[in-house]
Amino acid sequence: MSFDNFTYKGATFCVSVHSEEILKKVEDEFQVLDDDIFNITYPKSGTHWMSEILNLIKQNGDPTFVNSVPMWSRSPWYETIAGYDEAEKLTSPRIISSHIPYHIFSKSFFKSKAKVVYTMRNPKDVIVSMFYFSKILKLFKEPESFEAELENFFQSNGMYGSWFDHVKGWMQMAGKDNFFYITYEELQQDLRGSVVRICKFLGKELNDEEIDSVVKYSSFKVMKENKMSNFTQIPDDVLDKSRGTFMRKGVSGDWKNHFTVAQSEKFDKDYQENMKDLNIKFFWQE
Ligand code: PPS
Repeated sequence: MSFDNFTYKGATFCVSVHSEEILKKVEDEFQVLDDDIFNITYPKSGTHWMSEILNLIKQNGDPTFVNSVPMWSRSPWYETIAGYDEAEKLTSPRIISSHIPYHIFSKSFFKSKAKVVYTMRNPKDVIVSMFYFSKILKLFKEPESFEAELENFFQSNGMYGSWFDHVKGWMQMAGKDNFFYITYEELQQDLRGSVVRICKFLGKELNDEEIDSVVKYSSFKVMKENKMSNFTQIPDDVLDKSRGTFMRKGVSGDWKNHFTVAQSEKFDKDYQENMKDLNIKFFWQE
């Protein structure tokens, strides 16, 4: 993926999506409220999925809201030009999406009781998902090859910069009461159990029927059909829908269909090197 970009505090941002002015406002001016819930991810790690889950939990499993309000209006990406004002105006408790790196996060958060849900995904699958997304998002120049996409990842040229820095940055919050982390792979393996854990973290008590409803309406199959969640409402000049869909495969391990053995081995070596100081083992490493 490549795009017209600029650098802000060491991370890469997209000229038509972000601006230095908004990023400064995010950091210094955005007033975080005590009951805010931040849905934070590196791109392609399950942002939309977690947004659906959190909004369904907020609505006690009732799908009316997620079926009638577009994803980007219910939980805007507050670091974007289009999302900042929308996020400020959300009804509390606000569920705010973001790919912002930890070191640029809103300062007022650290004086609040607001909560962060941080979702991660096997970076090999992140790369594959981004590779296909780059083919349909007109903002991005199509990658020449999968090899080029991989190289881009290691050069930290992707939107929001280095995956390693993102994860290591946010994981500094691990162990804090207002921080919850989970992986896309855990959501895949046990969605119901994950929803129960998320509810516990949020202090939200849902009955069995309500939890079942959250699970049902956040499944890949149902979200793929939900026009408010599946990206089909995005105008044709932004997304080339003839070349693929946003709700692509929704599986773990698709990297095995894309990485050569040599690419995978090199990736694993670089991964170990980059992550050696983080003493947390993620689900995809087991
Ligand atoms: S973005 O553009 O960065 O906000 O993308 P993001 O939402 O983080 O990630 C998109 C990938 O998540 C998959 N997805 C899901 N998988 C399983 N279940 C559900 N409900 C779900 N919703 C979205 C989506 O298909 C993208 O993954 P790939 O591998 O490309 O299919």
